[in-house]
Amino acid sequence: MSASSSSQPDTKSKRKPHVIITIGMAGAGKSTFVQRINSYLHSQNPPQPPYILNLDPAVAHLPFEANIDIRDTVNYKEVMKQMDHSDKRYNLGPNGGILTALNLFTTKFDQVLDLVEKRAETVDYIILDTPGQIEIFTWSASGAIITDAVASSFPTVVAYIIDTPRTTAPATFMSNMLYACSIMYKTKLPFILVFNKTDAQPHNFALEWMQDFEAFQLALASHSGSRDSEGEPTYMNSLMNSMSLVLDEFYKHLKAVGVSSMTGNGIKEFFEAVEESRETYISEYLPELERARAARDQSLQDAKEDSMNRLMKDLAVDRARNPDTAKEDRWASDEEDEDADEGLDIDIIDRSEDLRAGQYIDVTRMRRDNDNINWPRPG
Ligand SMILES: Nc1nc2c(ncn2[C@@H]2O[C@H](COP(=O)(O)OP(=O)(O)O)[C@@H](O)[C@H]2O)c(=O)[nH]1
Ligand SMILES: [Mg+2]
Repeated sequence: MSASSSSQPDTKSKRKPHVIITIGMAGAGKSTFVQRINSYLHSQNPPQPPYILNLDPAVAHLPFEANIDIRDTVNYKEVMKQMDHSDKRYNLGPNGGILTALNLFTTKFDQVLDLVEKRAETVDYIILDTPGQIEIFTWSASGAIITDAVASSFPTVVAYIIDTPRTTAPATFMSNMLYACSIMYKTKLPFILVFNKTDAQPHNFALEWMQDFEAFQLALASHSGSRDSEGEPTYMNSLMNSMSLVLDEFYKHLKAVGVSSMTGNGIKEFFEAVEESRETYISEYLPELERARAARDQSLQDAKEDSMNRLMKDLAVDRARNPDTAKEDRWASDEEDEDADEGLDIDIIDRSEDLRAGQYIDVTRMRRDNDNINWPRPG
């Protein structure tokens, strides 16, 4: 099903490809998911091979062929050599190495975008696989730059991959949802919660908690540790109860699908959700982007005007205080004085030929010509 009511350019140019950014905790199954949607698209009739970007410099083995692979640009192994004796995933050092690699790659991202733009006529989907550790992409400047760059060029959706079997405990579920929530409000992009690994654990419990926060609060309350020794709800429990109300609002803004990247279950539904998110992108993200751009231009303009106003004010105060200097404060030739007080419409004139006229002093030349200046010293 390809409802494309939104795009009606001349029939020749096809609609823009859709970018899918996969984000999720390490081990949630991002790369396996990318492989699965890749093979799903290949198996369509006609096949719709996507354009895939691997942004994980540290991945040893990828289950798919990436069109652009950060590992081709940045040799993370070289960085790793010095740190290789320890567990890669849980040390600060290697994480710093991954971030450095991503930063280096990001400095070349305009080239990446060029390459992607060139393929835009022939592909329907552009897929980004991100580094295993979620925070490297979601809370780094590089991640933000990459996300903004693709999202301002193409319709974009975030696929937040969740390890369903590992998120059945109410507290874990909640922290995972809060993480998703913070990413959604940061990127402001259409968002799909992808409950992965449904072959190992169906995701209906999650859907129930999302639709009915009282059911979730009940689950929280029945969990051990939710009451203290006097039978009162613990601080953590009441905090989570309040937060579940926040999440209730968050859930209204997103879609949730259950998939198995292992079996391929639910992938069709995932693409239906992607299709629907295109509308959200056009109706919500794009206007926001336009507003942000306009606001940025406006605030630059405002800042300029503000500085100019302050400058003129300072100038006026200065002249009032020092009428003598104001007299000497002449820009144009001293003969005709009409504009002396409204020095506003001064044209910039290159006075480098005439030293006296503009009171232009070349400090470097002064220094060269006279090396034994007796600079006044503080008394
Ligand atoms: N049972 C099951 N395991 C999965 C599924 N998707 C991924 N996995 C496993 O989860 C582990 C982590 O997957 P990976 O794609 O490397 O996670 P990433 O760090 O998010 O990229 C691997 O052992 C995968 O085989 C799934 O749908 N079902
Ligand atoms: Mg991965």
